[in-house]
Amino acid sequence: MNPQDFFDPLASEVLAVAPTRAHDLARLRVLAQRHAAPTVTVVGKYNHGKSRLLNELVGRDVFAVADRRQTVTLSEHHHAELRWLDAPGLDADVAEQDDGHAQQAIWLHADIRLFVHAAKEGELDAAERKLLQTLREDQLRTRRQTLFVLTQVDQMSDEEQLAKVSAAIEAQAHGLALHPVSATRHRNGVEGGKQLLLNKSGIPALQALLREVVQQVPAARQHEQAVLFADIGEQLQQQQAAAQAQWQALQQRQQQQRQQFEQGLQSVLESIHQDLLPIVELQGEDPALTPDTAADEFRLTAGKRERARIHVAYSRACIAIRAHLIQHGVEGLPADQRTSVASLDTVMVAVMGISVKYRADLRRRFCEPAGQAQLMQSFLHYYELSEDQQALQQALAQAQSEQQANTRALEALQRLRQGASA
Ligand SMILES: Nc1nc2c(ncn2[C@@H]2O[C@H](COP(=O)(O)OP(=O)(O)O)[C@@H](O)[C@H]2O)c(=O)[nH]1
Ligand SMILES: [Mg+2]
Repeated sequence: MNPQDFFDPLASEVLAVAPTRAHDLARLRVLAQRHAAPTVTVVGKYNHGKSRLLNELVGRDVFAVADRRQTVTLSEHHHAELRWLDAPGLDADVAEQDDGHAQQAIWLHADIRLFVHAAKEGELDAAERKLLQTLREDQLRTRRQTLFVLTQVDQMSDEEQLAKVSAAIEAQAHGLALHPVSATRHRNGVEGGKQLLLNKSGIPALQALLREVVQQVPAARQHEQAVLFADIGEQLQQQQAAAQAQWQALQQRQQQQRQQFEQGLQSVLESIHQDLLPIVELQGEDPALTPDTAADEFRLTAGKRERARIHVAYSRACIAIRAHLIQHGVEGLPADQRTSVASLDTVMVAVMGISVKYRADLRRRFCEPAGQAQLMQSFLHYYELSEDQQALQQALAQAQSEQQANTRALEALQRLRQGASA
């Protein structure tokens, strides 16, 4: 199987939950090509002699040299079992695209970076210092090495001037080793067969150093891979723990709220029950059941008084229940149950109906276990459908799917790691 066919689907599982790790994953993808030649690239401002340095190192004019901006994309050349990558210069005025290519060379492809600075420019400017600092920090983390090459030293008037520039740069970057070179001297030395000039060019010494550093590339790559996997893994573990805590907190809230709703409603129903007992426990004939005659129209009959009493008691019960529902955000009906009459679209109407109840209704609904259970069940049904509870359920589902995605990412990372060490 093509290694990328193995790598890419797994990497996208990781990327899905850790988008900020895109670069690390891209670098791991490069590192997954285990037998790829060690890659050497140049970094520095334009016109400092990067392309020409590479030409001298590989011994052929393969990279374009110019006084104006020449290298705009990456160009590569294979020589001496190394992959040489020439990159555009990094400058404040550089078009973003060139910069992107240079960044890719430095961060994505390079095993070894040659930081190029022309001696005649004197000290490092702010951008160079910052970049050099970043590269040195990266070297501590990934063991990818950066060699500082002071180029065009033939343009120094004498040794003293060179020493001054070197000292100034060393003062800017503590502990930095400088490798002075002159491409011109090297070329003249090669062409004229002058060994002394060749040696004085600094190129053979740099080549020898490079050979040493190249020897360390396989171990450095292994180290870098381990570091990247460990860092991504740690992030995923942290995310996993956070998602888990979030899910647990939501679930706890859901349980608590439901318990409060249920227990509260239970005690409301209980006190309604107590309130209604004197009314429903009437012995003997029920005057409320005696219908009025036409002659009773303007008279207060025992039947009317009793029905009013029942009605008031029922209203009290409804008010108590409604207060509880409002407190828990259970008021309106879910969207798919709404009618064209807004005042009817309440949970109270849906559960209780709108008709006035007789004594037997009151007893059945509020004073018998089956009726109470029925009320409890109906209100719990609408409780679950209330906006707050729906939102909570959604948040729970979201937290759960985050957890699942994270778990998949952790498994994918594990497989990538196994693939890397297989
Ligand atoms: N005198 C001298 N000129 C150099 C040296 N190296 C490069 N140059 C000149 O500096 C200019 C820029 O070189 P180039 O390699 O294209 O720089 P880059 O933009 O950093 O790749 C060209 O004119 C080169 O000939 C050197 O060692 N000595
Ligand atoms: Mg160039």
